[in-house]
Amino acid sequence: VGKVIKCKAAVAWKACKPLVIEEVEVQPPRAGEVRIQIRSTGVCHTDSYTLNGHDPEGLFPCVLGHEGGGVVESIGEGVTTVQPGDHVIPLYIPQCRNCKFCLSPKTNLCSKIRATQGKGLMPDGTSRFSCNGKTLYHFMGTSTFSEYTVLPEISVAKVNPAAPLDKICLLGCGIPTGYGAAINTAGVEPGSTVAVFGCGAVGLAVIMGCKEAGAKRIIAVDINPDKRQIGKRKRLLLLSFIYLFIAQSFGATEFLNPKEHDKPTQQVLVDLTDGGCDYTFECIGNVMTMRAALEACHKGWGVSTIIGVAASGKEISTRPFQLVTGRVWKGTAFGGWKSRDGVPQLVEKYLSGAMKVDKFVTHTFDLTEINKAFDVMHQGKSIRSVVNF
Ligand code: NAD
Ligand code: DAO
Ligand code: ZN
Repeated sequence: VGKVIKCKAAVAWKACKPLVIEEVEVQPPRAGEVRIQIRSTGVCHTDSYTLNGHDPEGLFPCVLGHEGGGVVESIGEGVTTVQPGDHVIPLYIPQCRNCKFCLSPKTNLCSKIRATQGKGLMPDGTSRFSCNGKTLYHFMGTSTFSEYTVLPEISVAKVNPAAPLDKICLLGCGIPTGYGAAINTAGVEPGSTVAVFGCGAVGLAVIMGCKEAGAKRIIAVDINPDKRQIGKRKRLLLLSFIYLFIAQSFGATEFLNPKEHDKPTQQVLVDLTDGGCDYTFECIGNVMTMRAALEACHKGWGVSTIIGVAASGKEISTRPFQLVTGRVWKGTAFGGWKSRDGVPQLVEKYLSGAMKVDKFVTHTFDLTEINKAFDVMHQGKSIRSVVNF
């Protein structure tokens, strides 16, 4: 407590290079800050997007990671909401409870520390990480690829210690995002017909939310993730079957592989659903599928929610008449959850057995193997990998 901790972290020294396990120095928390011992972390696309140099605002060297679970090691002056020993989930969208965003029931986009978080720094404009005398940037305000990390108190959700951190770390990003998109952002109603574009962790969590909301038809849309196999029909069908099986276990009632159809996916869906879906969700990050998802909505009332994060500079398009005739385009960040309030509730829901989390974990690694978690993600083999410290 009050001292610099030397520990292991996976450092991203530069874009497009594998992470390197290094001994780093983590400074004690300053006023309003919390130092956390990370026990487990998920690996998600945003980590890889930044590591691969696709994020023009990505800063190096840095400590990536934003889907973590840990235990409070020490607290800075003035911290009142957590204590050493508390189990916590780091939050990349904070909840200060007094900015105009926090005071509005319409959004979860707390902006209290937005500027410094985007610059890879703590709210006082400095970093808590260094390695061999070099300062390392924070990432998404969380930096969970380190045995210890420091966060502002407003970016920490205190959760029930009965919940296993190697599972509930996933409640730091992918699962709340998809589940909340269905429940909070779209507000799916009983009896709805829904299409979910992309059945990774986010899409499966959308499916889970739609099922809970009572959707009647949930059409899971995904392509063969193994690009090398395209054209080998037997293999394609087998993979479709595997996807159907996975998506079904989360609540999908039908599966659609766009590669098995000549018509545009929106047309296939409109034909399948007597005019279109009540709700669609884009969980890929591709502007073409964003358009398809909007146009697969029913005239008059269909709502399409964008969850996928498109590559930098990409723009969406459709004919404005699609909106004039009553389709609605929406978007969501972290599923609309006000983070410090929402995440502990989701942990309770998981503990009560009412929410799947364990099934999302398809691979586990230890910190020294973290680059393998990126490999299986790129190969489309994993739903989520969890790295345990
Ligand atoms: P993932 O890669 O695990 O899943 C994407 C799925 O889409 C894969 O199964 C892939 O086979 C499928 N796919 C790819 N191209 C397709 C196409 N043309 N048609 C149909 N399916 C296609 O990713 P994920 O972790 O589930 O994340 C999904 C997206 O959500 C990413 O863009 C991620 O950055 C974003 N995301 C957004 C938020 C948010 O708050 N808005 C939070 C987390 C993640
Ligand atoms: O408040 O301006 C803002 C930005 C808030 C951050 C929203 C992040 C949403 C998507 C990130 C994907 C995480 C994997
Ligand atoms: Zn706020």
